[in-house]
Amino acid sequence: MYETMLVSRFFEEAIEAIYLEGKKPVFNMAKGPIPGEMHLSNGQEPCAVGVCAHLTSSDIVTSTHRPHHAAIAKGVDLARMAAEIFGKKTGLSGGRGGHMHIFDPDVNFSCSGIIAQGMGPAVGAALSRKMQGRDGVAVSYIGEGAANQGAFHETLNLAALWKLPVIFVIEDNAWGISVAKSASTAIPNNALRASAYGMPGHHVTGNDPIAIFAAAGEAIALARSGGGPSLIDIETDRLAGHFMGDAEAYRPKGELEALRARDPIPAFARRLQSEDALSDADLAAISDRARSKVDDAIGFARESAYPEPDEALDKVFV
Ligand SMILES: Cc1ncc(C[n+]2csc(CCOP(=O)(O)OP(=O)(O)O)c2C)c(N)n1
Repeated sequence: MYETMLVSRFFEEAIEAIYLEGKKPVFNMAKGPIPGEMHLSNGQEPCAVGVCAHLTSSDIVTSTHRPHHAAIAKGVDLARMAAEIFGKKTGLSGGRGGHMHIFDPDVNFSCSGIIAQGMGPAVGAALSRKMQGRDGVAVSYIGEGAANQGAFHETLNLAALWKLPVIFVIEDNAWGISVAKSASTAIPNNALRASAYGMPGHHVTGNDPIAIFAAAGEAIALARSGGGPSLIDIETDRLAGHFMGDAEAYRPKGELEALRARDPIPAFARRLQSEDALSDADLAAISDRARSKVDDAIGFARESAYPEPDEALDKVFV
């Protein structure tokens, strides 16, 4: 889990640097090797690894517009994901989707720029597995802002009614763009909503990968044994803006510094060391391995060709 968190962090640091190429001095989102919006997940890595460590490639994950950490934890091909973000022909969707639309059927991963969009497909996938008598669970990640969408209430109701093997995971980073959770949600944590639908709710604090792993283990074991869905609400931290270029004027003074001081990756490294699980040499070796995976993926994306203009209408169905 620690190595996967590092791969995700190094990957996003590389994407962040490349994203800024060509976009200055006046920030222009359309310029540079990675045009368009960019939502980074740094700080939220525990939510990805703590849950996905329980999954196999045949389990299903639907993620959000902030998908890199979950995609990496689910085992999405890193090089082809990087190429997709660059809009290259070798990308997972031939460069047509970009960073908010990462699809990898080999590991059953998808995501969307539409808030709460993945909830229906996750429930549908779980229903199809159940009807076909096939094993497997579906995990639907959403943000706490998405938990106020109609799709949230409809999908939780049906999943519980039909006892489907689906786990709803809320990454509560306290902000929906610039709207604080306290300004949009009447209850302190969304796990409280689980009982209204007749499913177990877990509320995990501390942005702690081990605590998330424990809660997810219980929820996934229940789903695999035919016990139906669960809701896991995780308090996590978004260590950057909503998207790159966000001035973050809405954050109270000092908040970002306080969040960065409790960055979950160094905290996890310190814990693994203090429990004698990993030595300094182990940590250095893991870091080297993670960096070289990222370098390879970014190199592949950089060197790959762009699609030809006359391919623009390929795979467009009219
Ligand atoms: C259906 C829909 N409504 C609005 C938007 C615009 N939008 C993009 S991100 C976002 C906030 C999402 O907040 P949250 O679910 O908490 O996720 P986070 O960005 O914090 O990861 C909104 C409203 C959208 N993409 N889709």
